[in-house]
Amino acid sequence: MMDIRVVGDGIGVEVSGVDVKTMSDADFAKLYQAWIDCCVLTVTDQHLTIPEFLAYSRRFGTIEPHPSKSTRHPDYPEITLLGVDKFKPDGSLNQTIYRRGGEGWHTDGAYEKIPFKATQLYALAIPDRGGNTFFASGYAAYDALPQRLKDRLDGVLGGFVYGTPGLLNPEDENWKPAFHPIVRTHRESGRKSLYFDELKIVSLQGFEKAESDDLIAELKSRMILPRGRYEHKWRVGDIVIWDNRCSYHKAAADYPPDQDRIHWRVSIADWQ
Ligand SMILES: O=C(O)CCC(=O)C(=O)O
Ligand SMILES: [Fe+2]
Repeated sequence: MMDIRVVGDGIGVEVSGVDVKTMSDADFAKLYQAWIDCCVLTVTDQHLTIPEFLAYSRRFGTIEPHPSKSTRHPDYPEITLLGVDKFKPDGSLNQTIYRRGGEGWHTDGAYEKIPFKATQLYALAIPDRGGNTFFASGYAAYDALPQRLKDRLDGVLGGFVYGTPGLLNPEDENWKPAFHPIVRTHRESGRKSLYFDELKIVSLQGFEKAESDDLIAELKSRMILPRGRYEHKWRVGDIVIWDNRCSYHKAAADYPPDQDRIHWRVSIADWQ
């Protein structure tokens, strides 16, 4: 029997007792709604091949290959491999792979014209300590903004660029900023969130540079609150999907480097 349990504080829900390979449309509809309500959804204890993971992921939307070509699965470009090839040929730790997603609070694909709707990870190998993923709610961040900021940001577009040096092939590195509303109304929940990314934001349109920089600094200090948080401790077989339209996340990047932490990852497009 499918069990749906809220695990975080205004963000985070866990589903157990299902096999995503054979899940009925009725159960999927319940799971999808729980995800929309809670932004981050874990399904525990799954046993999947790559085609099975892709088939389940497609129930959330079209899969978009990630722009980091060097970390795509060689046979399945829709799959990004996390934690694979962590050591360089000289034996030193490749920090770009090890720390991926750990440099700051972000939302995936803000540099795209249409940012990813969701990111989904399936855990294949998990270290015996560390390696958690932190999540925070963009709804909570928006709700807590002072009214003067809500008024100032209403209708303002932010410019976002690709944030992680070293993951793109050199020929793919010239990203022009993509512009998105900072106050974002979620198409499915109807709720407003603060759409923000401390790594990728470069400007706020319609302000002088100094004012834009000040506002960005203020938003950085306001995006993460003590509440509206969830910390995921991974188990092998977990599938976690997060909604990039209303949440931020960050990898802890603190596990023993000699242990494996490996995930398959997909990005779900927001084309309708
Ligand atoms: O590995 C993690 O915990 C999250 C990495 C991340 O930020 C991502 O896959 O988008
Ligand atoms: Fe990320």
